[in-house]
Amino acid sequence: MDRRNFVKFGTAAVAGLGVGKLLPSQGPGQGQGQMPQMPAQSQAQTETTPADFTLKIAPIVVELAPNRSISTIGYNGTSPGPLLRMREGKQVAIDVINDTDVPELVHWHGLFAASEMDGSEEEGTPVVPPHGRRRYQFVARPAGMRWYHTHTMAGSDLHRGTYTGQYGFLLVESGNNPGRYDQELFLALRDWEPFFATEDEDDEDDDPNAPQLEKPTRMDRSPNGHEAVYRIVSINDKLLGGGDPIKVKQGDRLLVHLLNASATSNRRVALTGHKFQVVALDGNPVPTPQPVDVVSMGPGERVDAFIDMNRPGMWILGATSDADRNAGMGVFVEYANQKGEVQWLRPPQKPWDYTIFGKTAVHPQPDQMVDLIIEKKPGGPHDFNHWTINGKEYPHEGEFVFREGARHRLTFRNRTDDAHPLHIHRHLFELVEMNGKPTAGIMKDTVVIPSFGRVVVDLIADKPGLTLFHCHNQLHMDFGFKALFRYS
Ligand SMILES: [Cu+2]
Repeated sequence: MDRRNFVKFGTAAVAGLGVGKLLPSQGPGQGQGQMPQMPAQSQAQTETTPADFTLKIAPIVVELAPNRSISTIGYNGTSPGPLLRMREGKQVAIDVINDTDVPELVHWHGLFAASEMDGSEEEGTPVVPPHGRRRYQFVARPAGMRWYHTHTMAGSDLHRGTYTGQYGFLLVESGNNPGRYDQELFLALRDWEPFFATEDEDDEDDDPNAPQLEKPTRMDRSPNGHEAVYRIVSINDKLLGGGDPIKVKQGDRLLVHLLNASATSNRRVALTGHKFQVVALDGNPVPTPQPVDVVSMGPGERVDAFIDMNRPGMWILGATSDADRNAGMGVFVEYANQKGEVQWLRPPQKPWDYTIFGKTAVHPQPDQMVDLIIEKKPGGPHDFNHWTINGKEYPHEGEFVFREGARHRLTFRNRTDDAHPLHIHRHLFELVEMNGKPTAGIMKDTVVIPSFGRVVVDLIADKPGLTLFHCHNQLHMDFGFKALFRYS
């Protein structure tokens, strides 16, 4: 791996990271461009020692295409920020410098950080003050594709929180060989130029044949409130055709790390004419890797997949929705020595089903059952929707309690017509049931609950400390859809 390639990362249309064979076995700090290249120490570092990484939060301009730039907030001058690669089990120190006028937080999504380092104000993490700095420290685990992003509230301010460009990829390396590949690509789905609209989002990810186990017999039919929608959407920092294509040769195998870094939108992508061989969900290897035509992700989710390049031509890797692709979500994929028209073939429309990547197994009996009923209070044409868990918006009064060491079976009951990406901090959970369909072995930190759907997960509470649970749709989280789990 050439370190210089990583420096380019934030500004390249896609991160064509050269010819990789294995996940590199370098120590933390490698591949960090301008970052200090210090080996991580085995114990907590003091502020007098150099950090392994430095992130500077500051206003940036992102050139999405020639003559198409936007102003936002980013890390180290780019969005996505630098790819942070770290070795599993190592203590890592990250200095965050806040060069803006508002307090900020950085959340390490999918990592097992302590509550005061996790980047959630609700859990007690101190903010990085305006024009101040703060050191985050944690042990890099678990291995796999993680990411980092701001965790501030935005409310009705579309220039704060995850509506900005404050996010980046974070890879925790175990040294395990994921298999041979020729190119490793980090591709984040992003929306820009948000505004509020009251029409429902076009949820193409809704399965018309879903059983809708949680559909109430009587529903509040009041008109829906504001939702965030976007003028333009990109992959990393480029619109379709706005940057360099992904260049491949026949017979190449790509390893793609897909991330939905949208503040609020569920998305589906395809590489027309090719299949994604999905090997990991949210960075965690799945029991049964499977080829799929389309990958579906809610905000916060990741999918790792191999793609075998065996259909020469000029193609698009992009949103399956024509509207999203026309708004920029895509990148050209160009085989060597091919000329001609870029092709988009409509992929087969099949509902996304996590359980095809699972296995059959009997789950141990849970020690505790926790029901979470999700409901919407429609905002009407001039206001925001509000969201409740078990009848209450955040904060709750200590009703969500983990017992240390116990297996908790969480049942998410979505009594709304939206598909919500539910995220739990500092822990992983195992999928047990998706809309009544049993599965096992799929470990995740974020799961999309289909509209009127029911999802059951098991969580072993072995990471004491306050733990935030929320919808990863920024607008939903900010308007009530979050809860704090405490350890008894
Ligand atoms: Cu939501």
